[in-house]
Amino acid sequence: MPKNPKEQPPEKLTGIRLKEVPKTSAGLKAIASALSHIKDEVGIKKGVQLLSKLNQKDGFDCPGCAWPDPDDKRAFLAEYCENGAKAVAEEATKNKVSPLFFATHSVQELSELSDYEIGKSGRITHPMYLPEGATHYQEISWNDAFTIIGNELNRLNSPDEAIFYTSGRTSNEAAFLYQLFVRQFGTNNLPDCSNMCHESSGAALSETLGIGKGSVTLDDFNHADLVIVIGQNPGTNHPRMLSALTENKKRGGKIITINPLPEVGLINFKDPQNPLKWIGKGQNLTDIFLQVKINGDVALLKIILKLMKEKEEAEPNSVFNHQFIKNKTAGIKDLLKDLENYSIDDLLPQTGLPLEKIKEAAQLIINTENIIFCWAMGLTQHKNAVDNIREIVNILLLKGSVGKKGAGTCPVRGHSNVQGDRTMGIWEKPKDSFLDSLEKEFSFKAPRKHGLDVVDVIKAMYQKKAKVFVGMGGNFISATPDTSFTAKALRNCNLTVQISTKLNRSHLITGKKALILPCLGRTEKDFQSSIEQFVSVENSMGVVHQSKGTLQPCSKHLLSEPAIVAGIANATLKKSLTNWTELVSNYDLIRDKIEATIIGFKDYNKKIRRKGGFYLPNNARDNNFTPTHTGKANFSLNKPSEIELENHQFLMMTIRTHDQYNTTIYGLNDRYRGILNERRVILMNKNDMKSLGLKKLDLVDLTSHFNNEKRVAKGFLAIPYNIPKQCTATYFPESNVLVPIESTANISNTPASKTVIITIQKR
Ligand SMILES: Nc1nc2c(c(=O)[nH]1)N[C@H]1C(S)=C(S)[C@@H](COP(=O)(O)OP(=O)(O)OC[C@H]3O[C@@H](n4cnc5c(=O)[nH]c(N)nc54)[C@H](O)[C@@H]3O)O[C@H]1N2
Ligand SMILES: Nc1nc2c(c(=O)[nH]1)N[C@H]1C(S)=C(S)[C@@H](COP(=O)(O)OP(=O)(O)OC[C@H]3O[C@@H](n4cnc5c(=O)[nH]c(N)nc54)[C@H](O)[C@@H]3O)O[C@H]1N2
Ligand SMILES: [Mo]
Repeated sequence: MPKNPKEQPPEKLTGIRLKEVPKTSAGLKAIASALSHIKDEVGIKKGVQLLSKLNQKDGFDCPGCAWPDPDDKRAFLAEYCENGAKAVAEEATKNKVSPLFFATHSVQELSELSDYEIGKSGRITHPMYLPEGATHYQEISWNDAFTIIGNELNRLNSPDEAIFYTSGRTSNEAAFLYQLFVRQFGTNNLPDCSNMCHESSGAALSETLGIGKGSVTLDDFNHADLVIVIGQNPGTNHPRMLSALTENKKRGGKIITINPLPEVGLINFKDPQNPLKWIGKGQNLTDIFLQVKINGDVALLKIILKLMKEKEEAEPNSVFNHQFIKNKTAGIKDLLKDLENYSIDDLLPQTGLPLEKIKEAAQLIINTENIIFCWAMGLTQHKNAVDNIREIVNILLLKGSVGKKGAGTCPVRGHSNVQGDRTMGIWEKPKDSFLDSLEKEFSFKAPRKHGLDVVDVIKAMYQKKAKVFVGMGGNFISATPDTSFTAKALRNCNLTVQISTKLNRSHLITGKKALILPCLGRTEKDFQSSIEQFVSVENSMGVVHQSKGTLQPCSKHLLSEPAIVAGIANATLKKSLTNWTELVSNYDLIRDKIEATIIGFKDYNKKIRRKGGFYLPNNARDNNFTPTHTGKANFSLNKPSEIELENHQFLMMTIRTHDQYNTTIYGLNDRYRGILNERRVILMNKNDMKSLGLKKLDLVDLTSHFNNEKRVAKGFLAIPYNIPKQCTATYFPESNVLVPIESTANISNTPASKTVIITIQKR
């Protein structure tokens, strides 16, 4: 292995420009930005052809977010958004990373580049191997690559010494085969990006409503009277959601936004799909904006619960849905008693809000029957993240606002098939019933011991208890917390394998030996045995549908993800009774196996050929909560944040810019926040800056504090921003060095990457 590849690029500032925060999102600027990325990466002609197939019923699923497509009509121009266009441009790029590229650049040299520069190198064209002690990757045949993996896996003392990570772009077909291979090999070590993402939502919703997924459909937005968007920035991360919110508003629906930042898209939005609206003022979406402090959400929701309770006691039957509570729920008495333990005066400082403002929001909730709560990482990445989400459920249950039209839970998923991967069994804690049906269908003994999640696999590699790492997509080193710790962990491995489309830092921070296996992307045609295949994915609302690429693959040496899994399985499993080669010769055969083992997939091959796909069963949507441990929807008792900042300390949230897809950096601009050409910035309250003696664009170093441990990230520019006192924001992944590996959410073990305690030192 090369001596000391950098886990972080050297601090290199790129020449920042600050602008006014724009008053509206999307509109003509979004179209211009989308087209400019398409032009630079793909070329205009091919690019426009591509966009015309994006999210159409006969096209491919957008590799961007998991927001659903309309069941009936799809937009005239195409069902895409600026950031969807960027995601497509990034995958369909003209730039190639060939064996010559690797011969001329050492791993050491590449690791000096920023994530942005690494990503822009392009698509990987050949399988590549980094032998022990080598400085450069070398071309390798697929067969030899599979043999190396098989040999290393079979050399382990136990299958539990191997780790099989999945990012959320992998199709249902590939994910199903992958988990089947891993379980036949003998382990449940199947961590995935969900562990860092919506794991807290899954944990909270399973316990309270009996299903780890959200309950609403896209059509529910046409019937909701109130949508509450909390801890989410849809203008950047789920832009098509704003169209649903716009429709809702047109019908007279109201919107409450709860966020430490006044995120532009939620405040004012011009629908880029509607040319008549490109010019003009745009739609003001938010009715009530609660600029909560970071991690002040439980305190805020508890105040709302207390106000609801007060009103109900003063005027019985004016707030609660008693019939729903009596028939469908358990635990109301305990909840109402527990609320007595908190006083509004004590809770208020955590929210940073005036009580009047909270009362206004509570009144709207009290007066409304059909409520949808939408949320994302602003709620899931805290120590008390599961409490955040259970507290939301408490409000919905008191109102009887789940399991009926226009109401319910909407955890807005990230990766475009992260939900489908879970449905296919990518989970370190599989249910016995799932393993039972796998065993029956495939005649093998599945491991029953639960496997390790993302944080625990990092610790296992660090302690040399795990020795082979395989990544099905994703960028493990950059996405995970505590970058230096995780780098050491990965370097301890005998072998690291990355199945990837594009070059990323995880190809450069490796085990003693490393392999890069390049695969087809969503946008590309997939032929097996001379027949064109399609795959399927599940969106954020449980709709399973087809995705079929339209481009020629960027290199003829690529394999599909299912074919790569079959290659690894054939090279590893000596006694498997599964015919892996046959299964990947026709993906219908994989879908038959999915139908035979997973509930909800009856007539899979038939239904997946219906335009628009089909809905999976969802008990909460059907007003049925029997799968919970009480057989009813459960109220829960939740705790506000226990973080107490010292005077000079700040809370830091690590967030996405408008110009990135997780660790893939499209560009250096955060247009919606008015910050251009620089990512090493920290957004601060202007009074906090004053008290630290900081001026705009002063250079600072950041130190995080956890259990007497310190972690340092150097060279950030301070920017005065509209953010509550003692709250700050930096961009992920640059600040992941500061997120302690031990700082995770209770129950879900999700890294608390939105509540990092820091101090700020002026240079
Ligand atoms: N273009 C683009 N699209 C994406 C992605 C991308 O990187 N780029 N990533 C995809 C993925 S995997 C995911 S999971 C989603 C992520 O989607 P988001 O969750 O919207 O992404 P983040 O940037 O992490 O934003 C978190 C939001 O929560 C707010 N927030 C932070 N802390 C708190 C808090 O304590 N309380 C409250 N109320 N709010 C808080 C922040 O101000 C910010 O607005 O997007 C998906 N879609
Ligand atoms: N500090 C901090 N850390 C975070 C977060 C945060 O908000 N703050 N967010 C967390 C969240 S929500 C998530 S989901 C994770 C994301 O973690 P990951 O999913 O691991 O990271 P990505 O950046 O989405 O992965 C990008 C890489 O995937 C590969 N890729 C792209 N498309 C395909 C494909 O079709 N097939 C295959 N095989 N590979 C493909 C490319 O090589 C690309 O470089 O990060 C988490 N980390
Ligand atoms: Mo995510």
